[in-house]
Amino acid sequence: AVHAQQPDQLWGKNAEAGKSEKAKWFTEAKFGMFLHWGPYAHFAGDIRGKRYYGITEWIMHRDKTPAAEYAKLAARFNPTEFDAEEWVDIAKASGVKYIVLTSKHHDGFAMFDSKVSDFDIVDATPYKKDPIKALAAACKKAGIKLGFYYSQFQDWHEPNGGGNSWDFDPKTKDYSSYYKNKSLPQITELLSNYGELGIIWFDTPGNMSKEESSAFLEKVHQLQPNCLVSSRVGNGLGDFKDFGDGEVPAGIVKGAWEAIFTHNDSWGYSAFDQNFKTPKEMIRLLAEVASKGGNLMMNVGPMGNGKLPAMSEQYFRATGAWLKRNGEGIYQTSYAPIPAQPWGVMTHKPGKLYLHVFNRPHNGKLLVPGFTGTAKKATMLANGQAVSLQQKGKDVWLNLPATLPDERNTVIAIDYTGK
Ligand code: FHN
Repeated sequence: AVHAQQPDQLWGKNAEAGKSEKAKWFTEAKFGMFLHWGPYAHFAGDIRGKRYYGITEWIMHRDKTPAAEYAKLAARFNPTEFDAEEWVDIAKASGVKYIVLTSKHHDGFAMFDSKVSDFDIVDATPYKKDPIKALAAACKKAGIKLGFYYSQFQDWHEPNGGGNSWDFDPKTKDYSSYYKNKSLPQITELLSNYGELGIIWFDTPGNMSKEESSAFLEKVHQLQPNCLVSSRVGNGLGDFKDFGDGEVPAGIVKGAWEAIFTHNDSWGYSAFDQNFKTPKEMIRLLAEVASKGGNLMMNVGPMGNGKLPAMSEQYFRATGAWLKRNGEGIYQTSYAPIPAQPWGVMTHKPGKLYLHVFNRPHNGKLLVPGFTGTAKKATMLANGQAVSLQQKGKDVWLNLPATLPDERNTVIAIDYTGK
């Protein structure tokens, strides 16, 4: 490393998992697309004549919609415009290396053909098709890893599922019968019917015991040994670490991990939320997360008709266009050995330090401090232009041109020798 900075956080045994062969693709991927899609996309923030802003995938809970009534309303969900290949084309153009789709969120509705429950898109809606099947085929064709989100504890549709306390009394719930009769069998379906999966992304473990979390982890590993499990399986288990929603850790974190953000202020589609992160915000966030050693998984909420919101599509594509020119400084990099500077952040590969310049110093003189190697040359990735540099001990000074090719983030690669 250029500078022996002690990582200020370690992700326990997952630091080891991150080094394992099966997590390699994940630690190199850096950018993923999360998709929250279900009947709540059809409601889009409006149910039973009431409007709810934010977290539209929680609308049933916020409205205390009785499970039977929600099921009736969910039967109107009919995403006739859904085109798996179009989603995957957009994902590819956005530069994401993996997609994680909600196969069942807390509302209990399965977005796939389940034999375990009729509360699924094939049996309960006029759509009658399995969109997950189409997505799995499109991802395979495009070489994009596919993962499924699955809410293993919360299920507001089931009398014994976690979370719903307006229809069903938590005191009389038998969670173990819910795990046995619905969630574990549905996990088996997901891992058996859709080819090779990259991730099962569990969420909100609630009051699950360590044994219960283990049963889910083991089920996944037993059916698909290479499939990774998110840390939200609960009780400190999992193959990689997920931070809190919208959270970036303060410093470097070793091992396999992800920062999870959503594109606006809701995970599910909202007809009222236009607060989309701009390409500049996305590009900088991606660089910041990579500079600490992690992946960014950014969520999109597809609409009830099956299309992605136009602003999400546009801003993701713009991020992808930036990655086309600058991806060398993101993909397969690891955390930067030098902490963030006033001008931006850094990522690292053996023999290469990538400077992500967010703010050009006004005099054009950019300092990389604490550099223990020997800097050889500096080049802007976007246009291949050389940048003059001088090294004085552990200080490397760059002399930037008056204008940089990309004011959102200009990446400059420093080739160096030594440690
Ligand atoms: O309750 C969910 C929420 O709806 C959403 O799915 C997020 C995504 O990380 N996870 C839970 C809250 O952390």
